[in-house]
Amino acid sequence: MIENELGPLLALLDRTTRVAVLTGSGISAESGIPTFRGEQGLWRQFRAEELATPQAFERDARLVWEWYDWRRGIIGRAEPNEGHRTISAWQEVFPSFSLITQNIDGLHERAGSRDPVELHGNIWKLRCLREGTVTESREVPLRSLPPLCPGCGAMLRPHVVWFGEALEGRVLEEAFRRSASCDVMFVVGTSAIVHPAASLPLAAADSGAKIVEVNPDPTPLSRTADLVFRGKAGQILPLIQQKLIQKLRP
Ligand code: BV8
Repeated sequence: MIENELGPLLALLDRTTRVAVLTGSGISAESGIPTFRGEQGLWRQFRAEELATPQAFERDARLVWEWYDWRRGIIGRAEPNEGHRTISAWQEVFPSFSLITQNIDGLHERAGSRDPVELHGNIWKLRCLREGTVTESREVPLRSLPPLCPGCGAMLRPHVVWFGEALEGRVLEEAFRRSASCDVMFVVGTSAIVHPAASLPLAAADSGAKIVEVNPDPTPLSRTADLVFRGKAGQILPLIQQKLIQKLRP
């Protein structure tokens, strides 16, 4: 039972002031948003590895937009879960706290996280192919596919990072800065295979941080993590928070 394994983590957190959290699609699974590589994963049903690329967009912008519009519909109906809410609460628990996410669903901010680093962009943001301007639209479904820039009429693309595209320099820089300046990094709900995000826990460990993995399944990170909690984020994170509060107010 996970409860019995929390001792070493609580002892570690007792002497920790700087905590970072890196999340992947698994943290949103309990909100009903399909992960990428699980049985019901997005990549399985919609040939997504061919859809989340500049080539796919070049080939068939409307098809790619139909996929994103479908995902916006699912995400628009989803609510943050206990995992998102616990991470938001940790902003007030630890003197120094930072959040980095690979997710584009915006659920961390809806749960109250103030300044997540969104490594791969945000599905609610659209970018003009001609002007590069970024606007936000929560319209579900989008009135026209592909959507056009209200300013210049050019096509808009999702403001997300596709495979084969570089992450925004300053975003990646900030993610590495946060990873290198924490004492504990929780790595929650990621298969830890997408780079450069997957190298952030390694950067944290290289700077002396302890790595705590929260995931029902093993990942390439599991064997080097200092602590591993095999279970769902929506169950494990609130349990940790409950124990932390009990320690503060015995
Ligand atoms: C780049 C936005 C270079 C779009 C995404 C070989 C080696 C190393 C790298 C590469 C390589 N071949 C190719 C590459 C590069 C490639 C890459 O890493 N490929 C991987 C597949 C090998 N990376 C890139 O292309 C990146 N760019 O490298 O650019 C460059 C440099 C200069 C100039 C030009 C180019 C860009 C990567 C970003 C791609 N965009 N998303 C969209 O969403 O539509 S990535 C996508 O995958 C999501 O962002 C997602 O977050 C991310 C990672 O997946 P996970 O989040 O981990 O999700 P997954 O389903 O895999 O896992 C879920 C986990 O949750 C599982 O472990 C499961 O057990 C767990 N779970 C399930 N339920 C729960 C749970 N955990 C907790 N609680 C639960 N309830």
